[in-house]
Amino acid sequence: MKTRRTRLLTLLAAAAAAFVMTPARAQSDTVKIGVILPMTGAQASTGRQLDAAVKLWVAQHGSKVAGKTVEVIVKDDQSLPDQTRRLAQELVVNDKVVALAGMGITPSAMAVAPIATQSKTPLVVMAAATSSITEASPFVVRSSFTLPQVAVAIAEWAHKNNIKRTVTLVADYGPGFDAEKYFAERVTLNGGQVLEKLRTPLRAPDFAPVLQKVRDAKPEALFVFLPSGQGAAFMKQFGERGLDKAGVRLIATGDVTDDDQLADMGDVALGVISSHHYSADHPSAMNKKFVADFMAANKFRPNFMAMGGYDGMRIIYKALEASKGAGGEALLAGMKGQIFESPRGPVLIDAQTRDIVQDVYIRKVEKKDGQLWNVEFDVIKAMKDPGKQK
Ligand code: VNL
Repeated sequence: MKTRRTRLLTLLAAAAAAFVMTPARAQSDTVKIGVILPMTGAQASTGRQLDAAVKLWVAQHGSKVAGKTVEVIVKDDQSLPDQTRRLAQELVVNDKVVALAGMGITPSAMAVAPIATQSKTPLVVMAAATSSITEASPFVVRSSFTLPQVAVAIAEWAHKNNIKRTVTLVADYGPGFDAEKYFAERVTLNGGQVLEKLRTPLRAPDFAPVLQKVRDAKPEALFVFLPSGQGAAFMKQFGERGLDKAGVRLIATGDVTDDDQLADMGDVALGVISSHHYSADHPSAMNKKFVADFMAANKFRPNFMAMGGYDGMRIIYKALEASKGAGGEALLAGMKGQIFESPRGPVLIDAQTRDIVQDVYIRKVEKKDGQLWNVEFDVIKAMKDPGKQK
């Protein structure tokens, strides 16, 4: 009798333990990553690239990290910063994500930075590229690039190629201000001139009036930064208004000769020199495999946004291994100082600045097998963000 009772009690206790344990264990066995992207709206091409890259990473590396199941939650903010903020809040409070990621444009990253700080949630910025974003929160880590990195690189190229008289044209917000400032500073330092500084709005830009001003100023070169997605429309106008034939050389950040749109640009893009951290044409074995896998899954070419998304996932996965699935400070610590070979080339997450140190390439648009590519021909190795060196 007693034995039966004991046995029954033991069973009940076990059942009770199971009842209590199940939800708790289910929770700690899953780690969630909240990725906020502009899947619709003005920056939808950026969202599409990033989403495809995040999915490719998971398809290649699986959903198990440090014995836990990774669940990636993708949310569409339409590149509206108020939406980004609201979605980040929900992901932290309701879904209890261990990391936030994505951030298609600078205003989105800036809107989420305070939430990262308050909740101690690492925020992996995969796209936005204004230098100061990493200073907006000690929990920001960047897998994309910075505009000062690429603007200084192309200004150096212009100097080496004896281009003295320039005009700048940038999108009228954070990354554009960085591009304009760091390009002009380096040009001036090297004894060149910026004759005019032109800007176009982030939303629905009209390039006709600014291109007329460029024509009137008659520079040797026009330097352009526009966010991903605007390059094809700009190139069309540049060609239609005959600026190439008027002898104005176009130089740009790689956002303009974007791999996502390069095929639609036509021959006006041929010969354009740009600086960037990633070209789908980067000739490493690792990149060839990345591009082949990406194209097999998506039927479109990966651009630099995809690269930021893919490496951002790498940074999160490796940090989760180091923290054994824990979030907060432990996860952040696992992100700082990562050094790895990426399809773009060697990269380092600077432990002090949490920004990315990487090779910046000078490329020329060339036709190979009937298709346009950004062909790398020069490099500045291991470039830190010049925006942090003041
Ligand atoms: C930003 C920078 C966005 C570079 C971009 O494309 C870009 C940004 C949407 O920081 O907002 O190519």
